[in-house]
Amino acid sequence: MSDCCDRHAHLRETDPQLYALIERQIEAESTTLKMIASENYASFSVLEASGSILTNKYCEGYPQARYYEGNEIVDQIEQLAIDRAKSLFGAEHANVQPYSGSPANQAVYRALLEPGDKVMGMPVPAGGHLTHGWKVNFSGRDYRQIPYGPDPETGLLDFGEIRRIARQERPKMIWVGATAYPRALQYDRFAEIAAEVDAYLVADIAHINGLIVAGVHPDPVPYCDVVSSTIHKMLRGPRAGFILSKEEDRFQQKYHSSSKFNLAKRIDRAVFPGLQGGPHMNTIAAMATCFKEADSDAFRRYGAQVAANARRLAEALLSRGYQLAGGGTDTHLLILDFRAAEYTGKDVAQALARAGIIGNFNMVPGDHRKPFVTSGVRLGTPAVTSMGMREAEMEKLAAWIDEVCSNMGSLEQIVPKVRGEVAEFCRQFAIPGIHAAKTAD
Ligand code: DSN
Repeated sequence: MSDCCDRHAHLRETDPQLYALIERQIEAESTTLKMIASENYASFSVLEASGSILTNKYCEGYPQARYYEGNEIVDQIEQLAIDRAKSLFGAEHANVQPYSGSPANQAVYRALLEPGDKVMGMPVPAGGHLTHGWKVNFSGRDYRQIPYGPDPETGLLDFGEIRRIARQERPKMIWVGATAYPRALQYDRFAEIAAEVDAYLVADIAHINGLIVAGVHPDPVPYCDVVSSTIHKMLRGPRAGFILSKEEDRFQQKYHSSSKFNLAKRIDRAVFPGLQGGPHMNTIAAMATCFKEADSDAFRRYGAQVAANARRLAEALLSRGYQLAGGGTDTHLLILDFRAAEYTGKDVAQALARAGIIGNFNMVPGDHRKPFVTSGVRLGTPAVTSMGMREAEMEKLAAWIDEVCSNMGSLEQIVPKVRGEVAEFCRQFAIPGIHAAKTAD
């Protein structure tokens, strides 16, 4: 596969050391299988907007209400990103300024809660995100996490138990979102529970936004007060976050009667000036073009293929006798469960990486090992699907994964063989943002 044009020509001249490191990363990504479920390949257009002169502009505030002059054009760029985000997800309000997912979630807390309020969320070992109330994160230190999570036996969410916890604890907010839950999230069922206890319902769709756009995962927007997300995972955007919300707060009288601002306005004020200064307009421009790319039949086919590929990979591994958390997948990821094995999730993730299959070790429901060791390996299909792989290729990937995992005692013989085959295989595909070929759909 031929590489793109004269890439990074200026860096090559001015900083050959950094240039060489970036080139090495490109080579590594061109010859390995990127199977970290949260990673992907941004297109050339996203990379161009992200690296554009818009990085130079200061524009605190929002379109038509800035604290600096000279923002007539960037106002149009931010408005484009806002309008495209709203249209893509059918949302009433969008804020595209959060620097990433964690800052976006921080703004959600600031807009909805007071310090010390109770928040239901999944702890990190159960598959949640740090910002869903985990103890070492601001969200667990400034707010009180009421944990819920998948059943340790089945790996599935148990709505009877979630309802019982919500009724007992009466949280003010419930997070629905995960970094490592392979099954579909049923927002309608969460919405019933949230309504029973007068809790805000907030979805974090960072991992699954592309599936929602493709229509192959339930849509949270009709059910949730707020939806937060990153854009650099399945949507293939720049590294950034965004927040969607309703305009009005259905609990304004109950929880925010002293505020003159509605929900949308409180979200905006929480982002700026509450938490952030100048928005990164180069990133917002890249978000705008990413939303355009995502609002296409090609992207919807891509999202459906991501899920179909994950399903096929799961079936191929199950048929070889592997255990998967939750019994399989409805999404873009699956989690190999090695609780019963003598080797750990970390052992396997490192062995796979040496063979060119890059995933990450991960806790599984009911894990008896520590978070820095784990019994699980999380694998995702967004990036390999962006390369153009389909179900047939998933069979090959399953065979290589099996070859490594079933030879953990003789890796010295197996790893070089698989590494060579993986590298040769990867070179057959065009990688968005690296190779000159059109973005695969
Ligand atoms: N770090 C991300 C992940 O890998 O899931 C979550 O933000």
